[in-house]
Amino acid sequence: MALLVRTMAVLILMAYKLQFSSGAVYKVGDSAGWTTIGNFNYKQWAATKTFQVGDIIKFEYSPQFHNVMRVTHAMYRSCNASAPLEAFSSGNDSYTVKTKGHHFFMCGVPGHCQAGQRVDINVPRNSTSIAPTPSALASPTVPAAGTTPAPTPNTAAAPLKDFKSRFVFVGFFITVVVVSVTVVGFA
Ligand SMILES: *[C@@H]1O[C@H](CO)[C@@H](O)[C@H](O)[C@H]1NC(C)=O
Ligand SMILES: *[C@@H]1O[C@H](CO)[C@@H](O)[C@H](O)[C@H]1NC(C)=O
Ligand SMILES: *[C@@H]1O[C@H](CO)[C@@H](O)[C@H](O)[C@H]1NC(C)=O
Ligand SMILES: [Cu+2]
Repeated sequence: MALLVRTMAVLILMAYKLQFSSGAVYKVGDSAGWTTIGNFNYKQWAATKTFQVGDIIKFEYSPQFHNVMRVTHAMYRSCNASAPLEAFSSGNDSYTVKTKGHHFFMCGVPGHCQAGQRVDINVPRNSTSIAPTPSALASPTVPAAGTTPAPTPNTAAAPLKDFKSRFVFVGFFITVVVVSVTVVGFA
């Protein structure tokens, strides 16, 4: 009986780990980070990524020199920082992508956006992401924007992004539920 309970606890822990690593973590600018130095091409950086709902976008920078503002398309185009939708300034900011479509970010320090410090995180509306399904199944609590994710290496999260592994995860979760119900039945 005790062994069963322990096995169950381990399985549930594993399910949680899988759930929280289901979104990929992208550090904007990779090793360059969020900066005006070196004319980093954030447009090109974003173009090489396939963003999905559930992904975490990290901005790392010195808060003395930069910030992060989520803005509308019009504000992004004109580098207008007067009325951001959201503002971040810790220097170590995480934004969880919760919807499909464009997510526009710029640095609000005068001149920086014009110098190229802006990025468009786009999840195509026709993308076939089933990202929210396993999370919704596993737990009603989805990580909120601003919460710090578990320190998961980028590479570890990536393989889970494909449809097949998510399917395996759902199957695994159902197994956990069945085992739990069985244990409760014995108790
Ligand atoms: C910036 O955006 C604000 C709010 O939308 C607007 O009132 C203002 O006129 C804009 N400034 C410029 C320079 O476009
Ligand atoms: C940013 O925050 C994460 C999570 O709290 C932490 O693991 C990481 O070391 C921080 N990075 C920097 C550059 O402070
Ligand atoms: C989404 O639409 C774009 C342009 O309409 C197309 O190039 C792309 O292949 C489509 N992607 C998917 C996954 O259907
Ligand atoms: Cu800046």
